[in-house]
Amino acid sequence: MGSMTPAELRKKQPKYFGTFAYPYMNGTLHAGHSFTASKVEFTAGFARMQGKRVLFPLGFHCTGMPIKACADKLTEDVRKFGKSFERYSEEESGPEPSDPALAPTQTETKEDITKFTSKKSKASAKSIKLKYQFQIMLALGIPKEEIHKFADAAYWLKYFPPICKQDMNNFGARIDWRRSFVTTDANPYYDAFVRWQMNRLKEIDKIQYGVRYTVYSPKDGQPCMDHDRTEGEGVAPQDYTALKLKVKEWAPEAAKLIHGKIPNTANVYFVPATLRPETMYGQTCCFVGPKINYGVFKVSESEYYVVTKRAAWNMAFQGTFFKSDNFPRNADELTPVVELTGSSVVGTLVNAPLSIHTEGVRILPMESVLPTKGTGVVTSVPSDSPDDYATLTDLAKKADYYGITKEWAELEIPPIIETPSYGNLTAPFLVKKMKINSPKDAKQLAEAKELAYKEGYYKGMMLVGDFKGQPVEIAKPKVKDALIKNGEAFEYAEPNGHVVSRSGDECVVAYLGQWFLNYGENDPAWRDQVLDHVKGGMETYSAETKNGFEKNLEWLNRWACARTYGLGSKLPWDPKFLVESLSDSTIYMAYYTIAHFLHGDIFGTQKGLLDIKPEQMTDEVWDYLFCQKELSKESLERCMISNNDLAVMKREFEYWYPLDMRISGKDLIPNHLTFFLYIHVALFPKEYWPRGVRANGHLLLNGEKMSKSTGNFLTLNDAIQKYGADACRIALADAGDGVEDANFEETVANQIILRLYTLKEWCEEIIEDKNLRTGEADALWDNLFENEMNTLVQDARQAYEAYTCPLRFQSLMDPN
Ligand code: ANZ
Repeated sequence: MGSMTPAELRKKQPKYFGTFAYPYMNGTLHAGHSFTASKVEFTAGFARMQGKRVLFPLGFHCTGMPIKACADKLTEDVRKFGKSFERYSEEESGPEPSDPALAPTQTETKEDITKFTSKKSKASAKSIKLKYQFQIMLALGIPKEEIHKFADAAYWLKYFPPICKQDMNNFGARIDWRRSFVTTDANPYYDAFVRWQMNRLKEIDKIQYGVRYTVYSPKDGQPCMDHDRTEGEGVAPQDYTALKLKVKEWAPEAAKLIHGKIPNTANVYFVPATLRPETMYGQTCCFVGPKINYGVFKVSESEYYVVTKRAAWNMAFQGTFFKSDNFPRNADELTPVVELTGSSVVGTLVNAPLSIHTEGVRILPMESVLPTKGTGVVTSVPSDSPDDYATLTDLAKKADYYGITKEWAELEIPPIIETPSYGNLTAPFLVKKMKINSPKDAKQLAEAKELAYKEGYYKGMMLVGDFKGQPVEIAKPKVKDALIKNGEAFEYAEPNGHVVSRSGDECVVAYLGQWFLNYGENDPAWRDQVLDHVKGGMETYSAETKNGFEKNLEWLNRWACARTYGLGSKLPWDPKFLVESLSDSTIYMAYYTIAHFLHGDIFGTQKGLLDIKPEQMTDEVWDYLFCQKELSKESLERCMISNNDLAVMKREFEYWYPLDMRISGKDLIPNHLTFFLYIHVALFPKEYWPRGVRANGHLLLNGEKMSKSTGNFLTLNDAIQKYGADACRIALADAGDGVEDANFEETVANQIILRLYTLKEWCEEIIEDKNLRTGEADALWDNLFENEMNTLVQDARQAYEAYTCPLRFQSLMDPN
C-alpha cells in the first residue's frame, strides 16, 4: 500500500472522516450535544454501509477558564466551610444574588451605541440561583464527600471524560476511542501540536502583538477576567474621548488653593470624558459636581490634569503618569498636587477645543455629575445633550442661588447636528417636547438622552467643522482622531461598571499588550482566501450556513488568542500566556489522524502504537506530517523517529485528510467554525482544507428552549435511561435536519419505544409462524415485495446522500 498515492488509495478504499466539536469537560453531555453527535453518527453509519472506511473520533476539551475558575471557587468554599462543607448553614448564604438577567446592565441603558452587544445570553446563562460552587456541584449530582476533590482543576479532567465516553457508548456511537485525548499541557503530545501551530502562525505573521484595553486589578498586577471577580461579572472596558480644556483664568478660591503648588509656566487642564466627540463644536461650558473632590495630578513638568482620583487611578494604567512596565500597585503611589472641591473651581475660565466660543467657557456646577463615572468632569453641549440643556436653563434661571454670573450660562447654543426627527437643536427640542422642567427629572432625561443619542448617531448629519455634510456615524471617529492628533484629547477607558477582584481590589482598565490572531480586514489576502474557499470549494449544505460564513468573514476581526489565567498550552515564545480555548481547537482534526500512534491513553502517559516520546514531536516533524514539507537531515536526527514510523503517520494523515464533514450547532459559525477555516487555510496545503461544514439548529426539548433553570433539560444519560438508545436515536433523527431549530419530543421517544416493541413482536411472530410458504421466492407477490424493498433502499440512500433523515423512515415511524 505504501507505494500508492493517497488519492489512489482512497479510490481503492474510499473514506469518510466526520467530527463534531469536542465537548468541554466541565460537565456531562446533554441532549444538545447528542443531537450534533447524532448527525456525525448517522453519516458515519451510512458511509460504513456504503463500504467506506470511516473515522469518527472524539477528544475532550479542557482549555480555558471555566474549569479553573470553578476549581478556584471550590478552593474558596472548602476554606470557608470545610472539606465536606460542614460549616455551611442556610442563613449564612444570605439573600440569593439577584437574577442578573433582570438587572439592566449599563450597556443596555446606553453608552456607545455601536457597542450594543448581546449581554443577554450570558446573563440568562447565569440565572441559576445557587450561590456557592459546591451547591452547583451538588446540583450536578456529585456526592458531597467527593466535591472537595474538584478544587484541583486536574481532577475535572480525570472525572468527566470517562463519563462522556460511557454516555456516548451507551448511545451506540461508533467512536474510535483510541484517538482520544485531553487538551492543554495535561497531554504533552497535544501540547506539542498546539505549540507547533502557534509557532508557525507567528512566523507567518498571523499572530501578532498589540495593545488593548483590559479590566485589570492593580493589587494583583494582572488582568481581572470575569471569573476573578466577586463583583462585576460581564463588565467590560468603556472607551471615552478625554478632552483637554486648558485653564485660562482660575476662579478666585481655586487660585488661592493652587497658589505656589503649580509652576506658573505649566498648563492645567480640566479633562472631561465624552462619548460624543463630534458634538465638541457646541460646548458652551464645562460641569463639575460641586460636592465632588477633585485632584490636580502632575503629568509632566508642564502639564497637569484636574480629574477625580478614581479617574486618575485608571489613567495610571493607560500610559498617563506611569509606564506599562512600572504600573503602581497601591493608590498611594499616585497623589494629587492639590485637592479641590468642585465648588471651589466654579467660574474658572477654560479653553474648549473646537468650541465656537473661542474666547473660552466657564466651569459651572451640575448636581447630577457622578463621581463614579468618567473623570467627574463633564463638558456641556446643550444643543445635543438634554441633561446639559436642562441644567443650563436652571442655572440661568437661578444664577444668584448658584453663585454664578448669569451670562456664563447663557452663551449662544449653536446647531451642530441636523436630524430628521428633532431638527438641528435636538436637546432643546426634546426637553420642550417631553415637558422636562428641571435637571432633577432624571427618568425623563434618561429617556430623552437615549432618543437624542440614537437619532444623532444613526440619522444625524454634521452641520459644522471639517466634516460638515457627513453623517455623524462617519464623522464621530474622525473628529476624535483629529482631536487626538492635535494633542487636544486622548483616549481614556474605565470599567463600565463596578468591578471587585477576588482579592478585594477595585479594578481599573489598563492598556495592556496582547497576542492576537490577525483575522479580518488587517490581513485581507488571508480573509479572501477563506472567503473563496467558502464560496467555491466547500460544501455547506445550506445557503444560510454559507451566508453566515460570508457575513462573519466580513466583520470578524483580530482575536486575542492568549490569556494569563486558566488551563492551556503555554505560548512557546511568551510562556506567561496560555493559548485560549477557541485558538487551540482549530485544526485538531488533523491530530486525530495520528493520535493513536502517539499515545495509548488520553493523557499521553501510555505509549501509542509507535514508540514516540512527546519531545520527539518537534515542529519540523509536524510540518513533515501535515504540511508536505521535507524533513532535513538534522531535523530527522534531532527527532530520532525512524523513517518508517514517520511514513506510517504521514500516510495515515494523508489518507484521512481533508476532513469530509464538520458538524456543529450554527452558533459556532461566528467563532469556532470560522477560525477552523482560517487556520486550515493558513497552515495546510489547499488539498487539506475542509471539504464540508454542516451547521444545525438549536435543539428544543418538547418545543421549548432547553434550560437548566426552568428544568426543561435532559442529559444524554437521562435520555438513554428513560428511552433506551434506539428510541433516542430515532427521536433525534426525527428532530430535524436543517439550520432551523430542531425539536426532541419526549412523547415521540415514548411512541417509538412502543413501535419498536411492536415491530420486534411482529418479527418474532412471523419467524415462529410455521404456516409460511417455503421454497423459491418468485411469485408475483415476492417480486412486488422485493421491488418495494429496493425502492425503500433507494429512497434511504438518496436521503442520506442529501444528509437528511429518510422520509420513508419518518413516515414509517409516524404513520399519521
Ligand atoms: C459631551 C456630550 C454631548 C455628552 C452630548 C452627551 C451628549 P452616558 O451617556 O450616561 O454613558 N458624563 C460623563 N461623565 C459623567 C459623570 N461623571 N456624570 C454625569 N455625566 C457624565 O455618559 C456619557 C456622557 O455623559 C458623556 O458624554 C458626558 O456627556 C456625560 F451631546 O459629553 B457627554
